[in-house]
Formats: sequence, C-alpha cells, structure tokens
Amino acid sequence: MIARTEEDFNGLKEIGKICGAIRDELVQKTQPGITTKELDDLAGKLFEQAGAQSAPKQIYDFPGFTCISVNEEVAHGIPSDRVIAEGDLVNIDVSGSKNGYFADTGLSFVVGHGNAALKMICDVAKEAFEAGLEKAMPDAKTSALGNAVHNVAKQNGLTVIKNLTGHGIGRSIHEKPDHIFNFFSKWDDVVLEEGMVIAFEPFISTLEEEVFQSDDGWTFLTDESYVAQYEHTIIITSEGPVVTTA
Ligand code: M3C
Ligand code: CO
Ligand code: CO
Repeated sequence: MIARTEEDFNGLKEIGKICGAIRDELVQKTQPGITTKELDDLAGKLFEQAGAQSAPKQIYDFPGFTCISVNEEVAHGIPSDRVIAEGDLVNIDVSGSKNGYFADTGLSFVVGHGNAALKMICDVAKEAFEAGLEKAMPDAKTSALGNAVHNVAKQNGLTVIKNLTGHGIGRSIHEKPDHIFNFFSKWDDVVLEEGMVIAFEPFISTLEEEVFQSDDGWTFLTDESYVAQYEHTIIITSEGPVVTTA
C-alpha cells in the first residue's frame, strides 16, 4: 500500500508495535526445553490481548499464529512439539493485522551458547538489512536493496537465498511490489515512492541459494545449509524509512 494519511501511519505503527512486542517476547521465551507450539500458543494469547489477528492464519489458514523455523527449516516452520535445544538456530516470524493494517517482522538467533559461525550468519542478516535500509528512499529501485544485501553476504563469505523475497505489505500481508530479491535483479525494477510500505527480509545462507518445500506443504528447507533471516516492515519517506516493527 501507499500510506497517505495520518490514519494510515498510525494504523501501520500500531500493528507494527504489536508484532514487534510479540517477536521480542517469543525470542526471550525461547529457551532449551520449550516446544515451538508452546511459544506459538503464547503468541496467540498476545495477539488476542492486543485485539489483533495472526496474518498467516487470517490470510493463508496457516496452522499456527506465527512461523517458527529451527535449524534445517528456513521459513514457514509449523509450530509443533519440537523441543528447542541449546545451540539451535531459530527463526521467529510474526505477522499480524489490526483495523485492516498489517505488519511483518522476524529474526534468526542462536539459543544459548551456540557456535560462533551460526551466530555470525545472524549478525550478517542484520547487517544486510541495515545496508538495504540505507537504500530505502523514494526514487530508488527495489533492486538497490537486493544489491546491498548480496554485497554484504559476499563480503562475509556467505550467499543469499534466491527464491525467498521481501514484499509489499499494508492492507494485506503480501502486496505489490511482489518481490524484493536478495540480490541484484533487473526484474526488481519497481521504483520506491513516498509512503510505500514494504517488508524487507534478507535471507543469508552458508551455501545453498534455493529453498525447497517440505511434504507438509508449508515449511521451506535446505539440505545442507544454515540460513538466517532479518525482517522489518518499513514505510518509505523522504525523511528516511520509518520502521514500524522496531
Ligand atoms: N511472514 C512470512 C510469511 C508468513 S505467511 C505463512 C514472510 O513474508 O516473511 C515470508 N515469506 C517467505 C518466507 S518468510
Ligand atoms: Co515474515
Ligand atoms: Co515477509
């Protein structure tokens, strides 16, 4: 969507704050011994308390309030009785709506004292996000963000996932622009404009550049790579991007 009114900005910021707070609470509760379903049930309660809805449930009938992905799972992990262990690479992705406005945010992190290489991928995903965010100004093309992401990955001896992308958001979870790739693509030629709302979500990988879908019909997996994501919803303005999910 293009945010034009104060009502738009306030609505986007309200659901952004809710999703950001649920993300932070779930990250804090992710300790060895807890199951991903227990974390997701907590998210369900927090959505309800906030008068908000889970976007994956509302829009796609996803079997969970949030997507929680562990180790070989990259994204769209279904909350289950899987028990979190020390050293796991976990991604928590929270997206929701309130009063017809949407937000989407996520991050990957290592539980407890994980290995340094895994922590490094998470740090690089955040760094890639920040490099792309600097390009997120009116009149830039979406490809400028992907180019920045890929450069940060390469500088750190890593690569990117090429078949998962950022996207427009606002009045639903996935809107135009349809994709913001994690690399430079001439097909990523949408020009960012004042008020445009996007979910920017770099995926940084140790090796493979494509994910595949599991037999469960949802979960995206890799065979032999670790992948970290870092996502916020942002509104493009000439004064700089407004991160609604900070
Ligand atoms: N929030 C997710 C979508 C959840 S809907 C099941 C997203 O947009 O960030 C991702 N898209 C692709 C991978 S993660
Ligand atoms: Co997301
Ligand atoms: Co998203």
